[in-house]
Amino acid sequence: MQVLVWRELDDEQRHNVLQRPALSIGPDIAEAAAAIIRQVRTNGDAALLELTARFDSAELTSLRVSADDFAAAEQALSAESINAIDVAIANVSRFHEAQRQAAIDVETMPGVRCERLTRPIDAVGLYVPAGTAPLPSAAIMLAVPARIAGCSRKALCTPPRPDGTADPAVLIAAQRAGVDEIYKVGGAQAIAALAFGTESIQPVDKIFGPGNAWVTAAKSQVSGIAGGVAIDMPAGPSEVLVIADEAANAAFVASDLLSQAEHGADSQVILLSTSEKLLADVREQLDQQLQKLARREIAAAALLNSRLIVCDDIEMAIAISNTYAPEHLILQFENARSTLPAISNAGSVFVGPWTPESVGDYCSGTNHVLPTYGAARNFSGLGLEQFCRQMTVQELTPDGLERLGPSVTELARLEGLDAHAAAVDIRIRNLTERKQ
Ligand code: HSO
Ligand code: ZN
Repeated sequence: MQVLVWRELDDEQRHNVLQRPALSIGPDIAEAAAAIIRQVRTNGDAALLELTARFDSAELTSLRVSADDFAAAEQALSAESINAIDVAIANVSRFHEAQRQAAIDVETMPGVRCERLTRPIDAVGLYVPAGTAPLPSAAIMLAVPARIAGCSRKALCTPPRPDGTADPAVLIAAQRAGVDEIYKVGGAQAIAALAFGTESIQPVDKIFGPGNAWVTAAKSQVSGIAGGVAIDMPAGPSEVLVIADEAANAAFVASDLLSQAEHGADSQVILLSTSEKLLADVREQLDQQLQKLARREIAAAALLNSRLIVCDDIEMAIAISNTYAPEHLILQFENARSTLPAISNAGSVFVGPWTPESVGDYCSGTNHVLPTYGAARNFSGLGLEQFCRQMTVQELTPDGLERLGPSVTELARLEGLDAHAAAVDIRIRNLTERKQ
C-alpha cells in the first residue's frame, strides 16, 4: 500500500488518487441485463425459473416463499440471532419514525392557501442480494422504512440457494420488519419481474436496494423507460474514508478499513491522516488483522485499491473528503464533532473512536443504503422520504383569486398562453357580475 503526501502531489495526481476503481458494468453486462429483461417480459415466470436454474443452480417449482418456508427459517435461527434482528429493527424503526414530515399548510397571500401532503408510494420492490454474503441487514434497511411510510405492497426478491431455499436470516428479518411477500429470484431477472410483472409477481412503482453489476445495470435500464418504474439510487461498490490524527487508535482505524474492504475486491478504503506515524502503525495493524479474516483474500484485493494519504491538517483532510464524497466517513480525531459543519459530501458520518462503521451497517438506527461512487454529492442515503411522495394542494377564496388573478393573467400573456389567462378572467368577471 502506497503512502502519498497530499502536499507533494500536483493537481493531476490529486485527481487520479481520488478516482474510484473502474466500474465493472461494461457494455457486455449492460447487454446481458437487457437480454434478461427482454426474456422475462416475453416469458414471465417460465423465464424466471429458467434463469434461476442457470444462475443460482436452483430448480424451483414456485417462486413465492410459503408459510412453511418461513416456519423452517425460524427453526434454523438461534434465539440470539432473532434477538439481534429485533434490536436492529427496533433502532432502525425509531430513527425512521422520527423522519416523518409534518404537513405544510401556508397562506402565501390572503385567500391563497397552499399545502404539501405526504403519501406513501403504493407498491415497492425490495431487492436483497445474497451474492458472496446474504444480507439480512439489507432486508431490514429496506423493509422498515417501507412499513413506516405505509406502502401498501412490499414485494421482496432475493436469490435462492442451490437447495432452493432462501437465506433464513433474510426471510426472518424481512418478516419481522413487516414484509411477507417474498420471491426467490435474484439478479437482473428479479428487477425485470418487479418492473414489468410476471404471472406470479405483480409490478411495483419503485425498486430499492443494493446489488451486483447485473442488478445495477437492470435497475438503470428499467428506470429509463418513460412512465415506468423508479429506482432509489445508483449503487456501486462499498467504500469508506477515515480521517485520523496522531491520537487515533491504529488498531481501531485498521479494523474499520478492513470491515469495508471485506465487502468485495472492488471496495475502496481511504485513510487520511495528519500523522505519518499513525499511517505506519495502521499498515502494520492491517497486515496483522487481515490474517485473521475468513474473507482475507477479498479484503486484501480491496486494499490494493486503497490509499493512505498524509495531510497537513484536519482542514485539508476534510477538503479532500468533500471532493471524494465517500459513502461512509469515519472521524477519529480530537473534537471530531466540532468539524461537522465543514463536512458537506458524505453518505453517513461516524464520529469518534467508539463508532465503528459496523454499527451503522447493522443496528444503530441509520440506514445503510447509501450513495457510493461520489453520488454523495447529489444523493442522500435511504430514508423515509424516498418511500413517499409529496403532493401539493391549493385552494383560493374569491378574494384570493381577485388578489392573485392579475399576476396570473400577466404571466400567461408573457408566455402567449391565452387560455391560461382566460381561466382566471372568466372567474373574475363572474365575481364582478355577482357584486353588481
Ligand atoms: N457496508 C454496507 C452495508 C452492509 N455491511 C451490510 C454489512 N452488511 C454498505 O453500506
Ligand atoms: Zn458493511
